[in-house]
Amino acid sequence: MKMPGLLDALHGVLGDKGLLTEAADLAPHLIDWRGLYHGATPCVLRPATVAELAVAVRLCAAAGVAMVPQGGNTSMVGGATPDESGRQVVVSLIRMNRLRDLDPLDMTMTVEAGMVVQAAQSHAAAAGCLFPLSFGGEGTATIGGALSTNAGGNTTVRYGNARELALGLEVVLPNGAVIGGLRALRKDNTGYALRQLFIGAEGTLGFITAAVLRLFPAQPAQEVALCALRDEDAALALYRRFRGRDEGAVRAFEYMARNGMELVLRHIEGASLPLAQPAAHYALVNLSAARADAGLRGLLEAVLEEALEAGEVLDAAIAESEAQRAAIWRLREEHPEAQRRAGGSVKSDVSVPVSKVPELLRRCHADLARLIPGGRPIAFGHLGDGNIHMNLQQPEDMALDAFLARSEDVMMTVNTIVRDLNGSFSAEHGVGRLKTEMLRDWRGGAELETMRRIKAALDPAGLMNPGKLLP
Ligand code: 2HG
Ligand code: ZN
Repeated sequence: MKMPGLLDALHGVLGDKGLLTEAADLAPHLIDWRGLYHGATPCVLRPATVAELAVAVRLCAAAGVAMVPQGGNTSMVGGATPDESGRQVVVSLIRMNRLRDLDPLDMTMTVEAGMVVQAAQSHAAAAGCLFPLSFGGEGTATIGGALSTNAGGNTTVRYGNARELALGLEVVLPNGAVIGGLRALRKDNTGYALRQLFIGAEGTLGFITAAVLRLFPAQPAQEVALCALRDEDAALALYRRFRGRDEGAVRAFEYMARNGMELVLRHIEGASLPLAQPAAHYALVNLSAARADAGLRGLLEAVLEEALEAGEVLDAAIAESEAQRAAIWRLREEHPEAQRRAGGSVKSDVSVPVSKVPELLRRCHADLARLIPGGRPIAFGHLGDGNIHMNLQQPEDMALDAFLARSEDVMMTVNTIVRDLNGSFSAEHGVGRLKTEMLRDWRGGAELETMRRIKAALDPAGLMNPGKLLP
């Protein structure tokens, strides 16, 4: 089938609301959040049901047309935008956003892929439960995208990645067949755990259309503190102190450094530092518990006191209200937006064993300063997971093009250190289009070969999100 015939057939299945072809409607689907890629497409499909999607997929497959799944389009690695050929069709899952089921007794909820992560959190909260997945893009990113990329975020240290939160999946395969795996079971040893194949596959093996997600007890007790730290080692030492006291109480443990905090204070309206003086290193500690009388404040104060005495913590601000907790979290969460407003940046979302984070930070700072004099290393992220966003901000006196032309060198500089520390070149943002060559380099041999065989088995014609993930 030629494209005009395919478009007619798709219109017949999806109707006016389900098929966009006007340039103005297509535009937001063609650029990634970071503005790295500007793709082209003849249309955006917006199915409202699994049945509609399955028929549309069959039509595209029969026509040999490639499909790019898209949720909130917040990928950090260009994973959800089509290429420049104008031959890939975008399939937005955004209209498939229903809550199908929520069971506070089983502590599960079944949601469709297009539901925004924040909406999933709200549904859980309304039922007196917690859906713990939480990250900066949660107001836009969807459950389908979060699962497809195995999103991490701020609470991984306590609840695990998206992968750990999904008990069952419904998937439309590249040939239009549907896997109806929406089982809400904690135990289910019945062969290959197929759902795990699609989680983290970045849409290269099929469409995740719905998921059974795990819920947890709501956490009415919350404590948040911002700590000024002596150095990188003190950040790790403080984390260990909390873990040693009560590992289960730590909801998040985030690291930030001076440069990033400065950008937030300069570019984000209303941001202010709740400490007497700026520091070179900061930690955000968030403790939480299901019981209001869990004694979190005592725990927090006792650990901070010890760390102050040991000279690791120089100063700390403990939030006294929900507003203050939110204000401290904002200092951390606005890092990406502040970086965006401050000009160009090269991002490296890396992980190392937690014990190696101080070494990672020190070596990256030294090598990046040598590589691009005047470039500002912006290091922040999920220290409790060993996951640091080791970014570099454009020097104020360097043109954007000239800076971005050095992107490869910058990422290579960071990756060389990460590799030496037995880490990963992508901790939570995935591979997308940006890092396919890194995948070849780091996961070559039997590992990549196995991935290719899985891809060939499920998507022999290579129609699912081509150019992403696999080199
Ligand atoms: C975060 O932790 C996100 O805020 C984005 O993973 C990180 O912009 C980044 O580098
Ligand atoms: Zn992150």
